[in-house]
Amino acid sequence: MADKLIITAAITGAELSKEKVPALPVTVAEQAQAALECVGAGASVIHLHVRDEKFQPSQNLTHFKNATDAIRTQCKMNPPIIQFSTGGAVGEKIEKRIAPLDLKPEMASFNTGTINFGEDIFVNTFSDMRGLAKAMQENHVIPEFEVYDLGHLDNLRKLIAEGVVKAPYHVQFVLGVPGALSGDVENLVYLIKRLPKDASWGVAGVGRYQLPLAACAITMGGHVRVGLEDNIFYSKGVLAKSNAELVERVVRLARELGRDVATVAEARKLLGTVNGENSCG
Ligand code: KMH
Ligand code: ZN
Repeated sequence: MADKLIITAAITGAELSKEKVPALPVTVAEQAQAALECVGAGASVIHLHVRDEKFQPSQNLTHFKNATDAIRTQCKMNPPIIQFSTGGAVGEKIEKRIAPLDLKPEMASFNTGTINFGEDIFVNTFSDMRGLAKAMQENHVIPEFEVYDLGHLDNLRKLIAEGVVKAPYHVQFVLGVPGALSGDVENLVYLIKRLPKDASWGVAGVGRYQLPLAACAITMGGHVRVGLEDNIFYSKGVLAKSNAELVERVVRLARELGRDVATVAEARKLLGTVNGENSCG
C-alpha cells in the first residue's frame, strides 16, 4: 500500500512578482497567512523562498528567520515542515544559497545538476553539491533532491557512491522547466524506474504539467508539490486565487482516488526529519 500523500506547497519562489501574480505572498505576513491556509487545506511541507524589504529574492538569514518565525506563529496549532530553498534565484552564489542552513531548518532543497532555466543557466556544479551536502549534514538538515533532468539521477548516484550524501533519499522531480526535461508522463515513469534504491519521490509539475503530474503521483505512490512558484494558473488562462486553492484541488483528487493525505506529524515520520519543528536559529 502506498504511503500517505505528502503535499508540499511552494508558495512564493524566486522568479515571480506581485505585479504579475497578485496572489503571490511576498511579505512575511502574507507568507505566514499562505502557509496557514495551505496547511489547513492539507499541505504538510512549505517550500520556502524569502524576499527582502523590496520584495526581491533573498538568501539572507534574517529574512529566512523572520519568515520562519511568522509561519510558526501563525501555524502554531500545526506547524508545518519548513523546507528552505537553497536554489534561491538564478545567478545567486552558492555560498549565499548555503548560508541559511545555519538556522537548522528541518529540510532544504538540494539541486542535483545544472540546467538551462528559461533564458538563464541555473548552475549546480559537483563542487557546489559537495559543499551543500556537507553543510546539510553539519546542520542535520534533511535534503530534498531536486531532479530536473534524467542525468541528475546519475549525479545523485555519483554523490551516493562517493559517500557525499546519505539516506534518506527523498527526490522531487521538477518537470517542465523550459530548458530541462518536460513533464510528459513517459518521462516521469522512466525517472521513477531510475531512482536510487529506497528513495521516496514526489513530483512538481511546472505550468500546465502541475495538475496531470499531481494526478499521476497520487495514483503511482509518489508525493505532490503544487503552488504558485511552479504554476500560477488554476486552469487555462485563469490565475489561481491562492496557493491554498491549488492544494485543495490535490486533496480533492486524492480523496477521489482513494489516497489518504499525510498529516504534518505523519510527513515528519515519512521524511525522517531530525531537527525539531521549532528548530531555527
Ligand atoms: N529559483 C530556481 C532557480 C530550489 O528552490 O531549490 C531554483 C529553485 C530551486 O527554486
Ligand atoms: Zn524553489
